[in-house]
Amino acid sequence: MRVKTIIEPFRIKMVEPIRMTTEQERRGLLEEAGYNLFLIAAENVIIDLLTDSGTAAMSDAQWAGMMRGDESYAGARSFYRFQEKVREVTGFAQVIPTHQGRAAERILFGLLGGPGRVIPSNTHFDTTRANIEAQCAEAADLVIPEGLDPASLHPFKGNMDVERLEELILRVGPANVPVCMLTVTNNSGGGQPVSMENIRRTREVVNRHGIPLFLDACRFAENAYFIKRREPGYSQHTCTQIAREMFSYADGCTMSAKKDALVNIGGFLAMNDEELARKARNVLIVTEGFPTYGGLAGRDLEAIAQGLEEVLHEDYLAYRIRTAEYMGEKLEEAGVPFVKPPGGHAIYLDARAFAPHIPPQEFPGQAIACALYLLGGVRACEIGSVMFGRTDPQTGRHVAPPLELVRLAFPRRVYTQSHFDYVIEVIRDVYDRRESLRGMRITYEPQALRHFTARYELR
Ligand code: P70
Repeated sequence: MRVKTIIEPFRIKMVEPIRMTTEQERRGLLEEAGYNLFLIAAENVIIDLLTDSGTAAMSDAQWAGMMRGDESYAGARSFYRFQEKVREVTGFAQVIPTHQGRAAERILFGLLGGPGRVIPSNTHFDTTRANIEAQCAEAADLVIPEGLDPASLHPFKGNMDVERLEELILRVGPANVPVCMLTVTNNSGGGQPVSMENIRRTREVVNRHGIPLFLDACRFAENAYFIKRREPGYSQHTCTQIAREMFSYADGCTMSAKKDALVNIGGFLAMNDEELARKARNVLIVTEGFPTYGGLAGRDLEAIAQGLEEVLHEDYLAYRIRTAEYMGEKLEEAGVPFVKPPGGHAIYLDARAFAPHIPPQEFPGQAIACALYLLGGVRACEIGSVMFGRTDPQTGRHVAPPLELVRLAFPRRVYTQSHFDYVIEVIRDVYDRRESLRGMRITYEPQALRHFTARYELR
């Protein structure tokens, strides 16, 4: 092809108006929300990059599927279509629908967790960690060192450090490691991919100790596309083949369909182990619903089945990954520090380098996220000391996570290139004024997952 511009591979036939707000209005809204962007009404946001979860625009075929949804309580036609598609994509025989990813996590870790158990991953995301800790087990993050260096250009910064994984297994004993997880792509570490070779090597390590491997698969298609583009030997494979190979090294997966299944709600737990699946279904019946709907409507199952088909289209993935790459190029030109290379679903600003005058215990990422909202009505999400920091019970001192990030996550098929140009301008504007940013203090926080409901004041 001669034309090089990568376009949005869709036309728009239904639109949702964006309400414009003024800086003055937003200043008041921020104060009212206690500087917590989760507490701002979406109507008061111009460009919403809080999350790529459940925010996708569905296709005509997905909406048509919604109309065809079979709402029978048991054995709905839509369940069989969903099950067939999940089996086709993942190869796992046992398919258990859940209302979203964390429900699948809660069921899995409820069966496998418990005191003394350790569950390793490249990096657990917040709900995964919270669900493991809720079962009194320990969540261990073992990403390669490059994964913690925002400037490193390693092509697969989501890779598991397999040597440390083996050390951990030997130290705590294989009997205390009920499952090993791999998050593809690695969300907390910048949406960075995991290579096929690393999945294979992780598999070899856990195999030696009889430990099953589960993928946290919510961004599996984006990971597959990175493998195609970056890993030797895969450029001629289709993303469908690559995804299938990724899953072939695992024993199961948890999935938030709200990401790479292109739907607004849904998830699943899938595996090969029949006995574990039987136990999972029994928990499902108590907490989510009958095994052929698991907390979802038949129409949701139809939309997931169709979304799993569409997400692997290469034109879609090329456009999707190009979005982050494009933003990366523009931010690089402006000298704005961010996690490189850009990940699949988001740009992550490096808050430590962006606002070095604000120490971690004063939440530099939160300060930047608030400024993006104030100056441009752009909503982003802190992934740093607010989300993953903690207070040492002995010393009372703040223990900061390895990275202080601000994530601008891209809803799938929702915003156009000019929306992203607007966001780039807002980020540059905040960066120009970075020295005037002030740290923050938490005035209220709940016990777990504090970022969702905490309140702050400016220092
Ligand atoms: C996100 C959302 C959800 C998620 C995930 C991985 C790797 C499991 C889940 C849980 C959560 C979020 C964060 C900030 C703002 C809003 C929402 N990630 N594993 O945006 O899935 O949400 O379906 O229960 O990333 O990254 P679910």
